Amino acid sequence: MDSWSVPPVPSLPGVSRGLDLYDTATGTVRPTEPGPVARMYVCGITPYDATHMGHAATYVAFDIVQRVWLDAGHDVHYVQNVTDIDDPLLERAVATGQDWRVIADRETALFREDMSALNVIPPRDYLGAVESIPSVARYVEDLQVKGAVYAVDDDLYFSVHADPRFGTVANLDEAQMIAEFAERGGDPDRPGKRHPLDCLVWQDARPDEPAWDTPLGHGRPGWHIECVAIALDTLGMTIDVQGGGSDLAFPHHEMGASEAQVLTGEWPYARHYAHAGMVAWQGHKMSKSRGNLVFVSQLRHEGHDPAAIRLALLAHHYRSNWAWTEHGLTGAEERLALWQRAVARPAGTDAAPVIARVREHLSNDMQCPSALDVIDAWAMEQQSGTGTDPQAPGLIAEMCDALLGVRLLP
Ligand code: 5CA
Ligand code: ZN
Repeated sequence: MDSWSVPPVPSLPGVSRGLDLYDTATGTVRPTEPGPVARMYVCGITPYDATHMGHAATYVAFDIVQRVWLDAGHDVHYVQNVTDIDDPLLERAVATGQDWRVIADRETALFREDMSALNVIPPRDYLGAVESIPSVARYVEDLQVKGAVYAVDDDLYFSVHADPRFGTVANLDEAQMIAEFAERGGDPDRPGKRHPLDCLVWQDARPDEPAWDTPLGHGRPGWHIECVAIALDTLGMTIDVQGGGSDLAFPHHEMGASEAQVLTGEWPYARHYAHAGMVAWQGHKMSKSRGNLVFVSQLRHEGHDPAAIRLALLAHHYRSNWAWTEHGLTGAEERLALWQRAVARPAGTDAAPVIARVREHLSNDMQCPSALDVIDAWAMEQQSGTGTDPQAPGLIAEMCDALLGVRLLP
């Protein structure tokens, strides 16, 4: 599937110490220790509606991961999926009378536009569930060979306990797991399952639903195995970061990790499981199913500068849950204007210590709000006009672009 175009990323003087990142599995902030090529998989959208601020916050957070790694001298292999066949898409198709493929193509195109406008560096591999079906079928056959799959009617389930480490990503007790599984698309109560938490890896064709012919029969993939197949095909085992919003820690990342660990006999699937907090609006987590949404495209069409939208997102630590407000966007617009005026001056105070402080905040589990404060202080000082270094404004602008993805100069 086509991704979007790669924006220029300036390189900066000085050195970064790399990235420490919170890992859900261990509950600690630990150094990421990628090799020359850092490998990251971030779960992509289910394209049945437009990109909202919650999606944008999550993808901007992982864009900062990529930017900090690039600044630390790594090549980054970033992979993302598009869940372009799943129940919510089919439900939306029935509700609107549109073909599910038309909806998926249209919303994926809009997502690319939104990501491009927000200056998000695209994934190197951008893969859809539909185009990955042959690969999913091979992995499911492999799980069958390993004795980790059984049938319920003509659907296939993965025995999550085939992985002795099942449960060590989200660290929930069984009652919590069952409750969250039921809430997030799982089917703990289906009769015939050997364990309530076992998850669907292949769904036999249902009347009036799309299905594909594979050696497993006529049907479509389960959700978790889609991401595992794409990640293993492109990145292989033991990726540096598996990312997504915190609503994916369980069941999605837990079950995906177990599928991959049983498939390969290796551990861990990912060195870090990183999760962005949930963005709320009108008192609830923004969600397509609830319909309480603020869309990136709508704000863009109203004339809001995407750099300000990005700054509004970066004003919150990526792991916190927070609520979108118009006030937050206004504040970001004022901050953007302040920064633009500051870098437009012919000279400024030395940029090197500012860059060092911003780097340090970002290296420390991406403390973006603190990084913004450092730049605010430099920009305020600019108003006094005392700085004499003619290189400083340009360097600060390049830093904002490279590390935060906020472009200040046209
Ligand atoms: N296609 C699957 C992942 S394989 C999926 O969860 N799609 S999604 O469209 O529902 O969400 C896309 C990404 O946005 C996921 O990482 C999800 O965790 C994140 N996300 C969804 N809602 C919010 C929200 N309100 N705040 C922050 N992130 C969110
Ligand atoms: Zn996923």
